[in-house]
Amino acid sequence: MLYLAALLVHCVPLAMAQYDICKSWVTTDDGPSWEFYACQPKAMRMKDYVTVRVDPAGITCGDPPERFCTHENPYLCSDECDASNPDLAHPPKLMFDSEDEGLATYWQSVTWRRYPEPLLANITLSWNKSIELTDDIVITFEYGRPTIMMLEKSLDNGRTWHPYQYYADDCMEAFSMPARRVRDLSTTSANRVLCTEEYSRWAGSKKEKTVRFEVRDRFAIFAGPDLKNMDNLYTRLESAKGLKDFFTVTDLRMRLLRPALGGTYVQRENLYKYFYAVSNIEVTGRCKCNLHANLCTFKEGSLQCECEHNTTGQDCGKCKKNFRSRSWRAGSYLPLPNGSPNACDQVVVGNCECYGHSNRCSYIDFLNVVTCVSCKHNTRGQHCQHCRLGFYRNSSAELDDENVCIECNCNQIGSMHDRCNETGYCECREGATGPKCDDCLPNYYWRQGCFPNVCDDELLLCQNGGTCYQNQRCICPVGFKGVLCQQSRCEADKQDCDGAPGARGSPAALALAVLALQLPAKG
Ligand SMILES: *[C@@H]1O[C@H](CO)[C@@H](O)[C@H](O)[C@H]1NC(C)=O
Ligand SMILES: *[C@@H]1O[C@H](CO)[C@@H](O)[C@H](O)[C@H]1NC(C)=O
Ligand SMILES: *[C@@H]1O[C@H](CO)[C@@H](O)[C@H](O)[C@H]1NC(C)=O
Ligand SMILES: *[C@@H]1O[C@H](CO)[C@@H](O)[C@H](O)[C@H]1NC(C)=O
Ligand SMILES: *[C@@H]1O[C@H](CO)[C@@H](O)[C@H](O)[C@H]1NC(C)=O
Ligand SMILES: [Ca+2]
Repeated sequence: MLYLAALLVHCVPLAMAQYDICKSWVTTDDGPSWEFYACQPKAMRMKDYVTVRVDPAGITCGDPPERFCTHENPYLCSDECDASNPDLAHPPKLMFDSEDEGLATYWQSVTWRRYPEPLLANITLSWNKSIELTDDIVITFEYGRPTIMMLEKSLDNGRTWHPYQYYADDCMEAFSMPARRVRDLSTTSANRVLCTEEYSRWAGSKKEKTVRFEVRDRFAIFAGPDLKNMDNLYTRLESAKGLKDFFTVTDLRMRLLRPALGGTYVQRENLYKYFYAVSNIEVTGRCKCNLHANLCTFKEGSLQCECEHNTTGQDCGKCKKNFRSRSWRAGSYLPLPNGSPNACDQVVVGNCECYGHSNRCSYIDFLNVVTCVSCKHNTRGQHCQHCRLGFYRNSSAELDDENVCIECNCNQIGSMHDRCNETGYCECREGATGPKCDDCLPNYYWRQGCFPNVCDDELLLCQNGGTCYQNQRCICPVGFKGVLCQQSRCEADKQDCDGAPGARGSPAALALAVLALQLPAKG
């Protein structure tokens, strides 16, 4: 009975048919035509489209075969996990299968036989598609829920990860976080990442099996306890910064950090009863199509929006070719009840194309031309078809790509100016080289710019035992001077020679040598 009630509640948002059509054929005073609306696909059971990865290698039980016990019956250890026997194996796919009534199939880890080393496992779910959660994530654990775990999410196909929720029987001890409940969050904190103790305490492994990420409770903050006021939720999703993204994921990761203990401490003499066993991971959500599609299909191994409104891409995230008369925009839930399609517009003769870098055109009277206004993304020109000065064209990007113009980044000292040619090469001052003019040609040295070598080891050798200092000057032995120490002080000045042995160590000679070291190079 309770189960049935839960099932009914579960169905409410799925049955809610708002934003479910993208266009309809209507008759107006000017005759029949299409009317367009913001639209989104139905929520689906996302576990049917997921790829799973379990880490570290060797964490799945059964290789070699292993005996395990349960907390209820710790001394009757009759169960066995054997990866080579289909009846006794517990591979990851059993977290996503459909189960016959009453018969749980589950992935199972090795036991905690290496205690006190922690028993850690990561379960990573990937969709290769952004999806928007519409209902709770429900993870079902057989034989007890972990006493410490963490849920993480990625929005960029697993490149970066962010904490989503922390779970522990003692949040302070495990994560130094106070325990909170999602039910107690308010409109301003609906997207807070918190630690909850609700799903980690021991209540008997048969009684409480699920760990939740509460999407509904968060929706209820805006839509009321029965999610009756969805309009208010949709309004908030449009206006509250970061709220939509909070419910959007491409990947999820469960980090299992400590298994169920069945009590307060670990019994070292029976470590066979500590392990993880997950029978189901329910993720309900819809493809994110930026309100430009009401269908999402599984093609070539990935979910794909069936884009309308002349948009395209996996998430309908850009305008179709020849429909780029202005920047792409996501559809909007507002105004209620049908929202705004924000469709892409066709480029027609007389309609000024701006390759999506501007949303505005203006007519210039005395030139008799229509031109794009305020080109973005470092573009310029009548159609935003050129790069601004100091930028050059990205040859691997189309004209309507946000990355179409790349900054020249010319070295300020080494280059003549901050402009570059079509391949990104800057114009260098004398002696400088390299695409950005931040290197020196051979026979030049870098010192706030490139200067010709004064000395080197080949052609401009320091003479009479002098040594070349960083190609900038010769350090001459006492008694010699000149740029290459080519000149004897005796020849230059008779007086210097008199009493030469004494002069060697004289303070005046030393000072001269030091002075030579400090002389600035000539430009
Ligand atoms: C689980 O993933 C996290 C990153 O999210 C990583 O730091 C950790 O080492 C992984 N643990 C295991 C057991 O693979
Ligand atoms: C992810 O989806 C994109 C777009 O549908 C596809 O091109 C790519 O091959 C997919 N990658 C994987 C690893 O499935
Ligand atoms: C998309 O382009 C087609 C022409 O190919 C046009 O008939 C249709 O009305 C356009 N849809 C929208 C939403 O602009
Ligand atoms: C050039 O454009 C491609 C395609 O958008 C982009 O991936 C790449 O990062 C761009 N290159 C630079 C240097 O911005
Ligand atoms: C840009 O300058 C570099 C270096 O002078 C040259 O090799 C390249 O061909 C030039 N590219 C164009 C398109 O002119
Ligand atoms: Ca199962």
